[in-house]
Amino acid sequence: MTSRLFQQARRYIAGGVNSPVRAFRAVGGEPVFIRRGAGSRVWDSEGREYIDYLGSWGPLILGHCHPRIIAALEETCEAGTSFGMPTEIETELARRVAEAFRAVETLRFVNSGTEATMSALRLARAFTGRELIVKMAGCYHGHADSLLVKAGSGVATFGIAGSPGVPEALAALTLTIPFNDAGAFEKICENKRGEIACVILEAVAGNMGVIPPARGWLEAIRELSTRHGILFICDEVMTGFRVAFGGAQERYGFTADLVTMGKILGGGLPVGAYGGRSDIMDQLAPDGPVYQAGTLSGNPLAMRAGIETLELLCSWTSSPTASPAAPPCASPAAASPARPSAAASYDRLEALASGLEEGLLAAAAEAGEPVKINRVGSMMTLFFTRHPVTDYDSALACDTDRFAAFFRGMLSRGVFLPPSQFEALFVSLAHTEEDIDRTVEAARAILGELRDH
Ligand code: KE4
Repeated sequence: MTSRLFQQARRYIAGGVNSPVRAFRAVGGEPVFIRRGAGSRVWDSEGREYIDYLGSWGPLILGHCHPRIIAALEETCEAGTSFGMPTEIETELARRVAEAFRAVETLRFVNSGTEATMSALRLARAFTGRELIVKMAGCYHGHADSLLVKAGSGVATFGIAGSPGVPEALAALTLTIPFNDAGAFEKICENKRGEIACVILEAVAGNMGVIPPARGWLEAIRELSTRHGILFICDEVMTGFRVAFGGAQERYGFTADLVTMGKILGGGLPVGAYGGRSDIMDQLAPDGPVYQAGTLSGNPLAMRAGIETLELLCSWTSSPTASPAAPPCASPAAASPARPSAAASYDRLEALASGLEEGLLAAAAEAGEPVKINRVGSMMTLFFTRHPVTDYDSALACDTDRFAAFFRGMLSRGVFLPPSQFEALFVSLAHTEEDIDRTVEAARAILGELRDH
């Protein structure tokens, strides 16, 4: 029976949702309508409470409604919500991003991760004068036409449209190779010498479930890109400020040519950004010929929520309101008493997330349920499979029906996981040891029920 809320939603909104994955198609049933959140919890329209590991698909690393962020938004609103002209706080957030990401000399704010990657592709094609782009099978970079492609057949792995409406002629300019396969990239660099504008990847995949980079893979992509004059675009929309304050580039020690960001950067408000070497970014209008624009780009509310979020990540303490206003974060290496690092935040996230990983693995072992967990910092995925998950093919081999049953069981016990085997769950600084214990307890019960049925 379709609930009244979903029926009403479907009357006015295509599919009843404003983003497909929210429709619960991968897990069955109807989407839960959320009415409010606070800290690590959300409540649905029936008043049911859940421990939230969706975190709005990644942005809410501080949990819902952090008092400092709410206060900052209230204060910003009183001065106005949007002016369509430069404001000082845009510069302030840009400065903090450039401090956190060595690759970013200058950047441009946009309103979503899709806008960020779409714009970065255009810029890379303009800067290199080349048309081909390379992406990894299973990586998702938003819904721009050139990135909605799937691996075609044959060695060249020419893209074929991944969605109706994407012109085949455009899809053919996107080459798709396996994630974690440096040899495939080396081969395509040779076969398409001088034709590839950029390679774009998630250094830690989060959109086929979480898959960490294989040892040496990122270094090989970096070296081959440099050798062949290909721009290396690291899509840090999900990993930025998630797997380290300086994202995957800090965690794995490499520097991309362009970086795309979103999610945490906006503290829960719509934001995206793309940035990199100034000689590349200077090609953007109005200084250069490459056009990109946006009515609400850099809007004060998202900028202020972003500044507060980054500041709180640099000054996290166990009592949320106690964090004093802190100067911008330094990287752990450059930290000093005057320039706090975000180390305490990421140590806390690591402690909570590793506890969750260990608990879930123990619960699965007790139930005799073969699972694998891939985790990088506070993002992880529980895969229903006996085999390691290292690329798209091994992710697709997982038992999605088993995941769906687990998801529904956990939901019934007040634990909100992402509604797809191919997504990441996120631990926030608002989660507690008690949340983790309750989650593991629920998993133990559900996995036991799955075993007995
Ligand atoms: P948005 O356009 O959704 O802000 O960002 C697109 C994007 C780009 N790059 C990466 C690595 C991303 O993970 C995303 C968006 N992530 C999905 C969750 N897997 C957003 C959730 C949704 O589509 O509703």
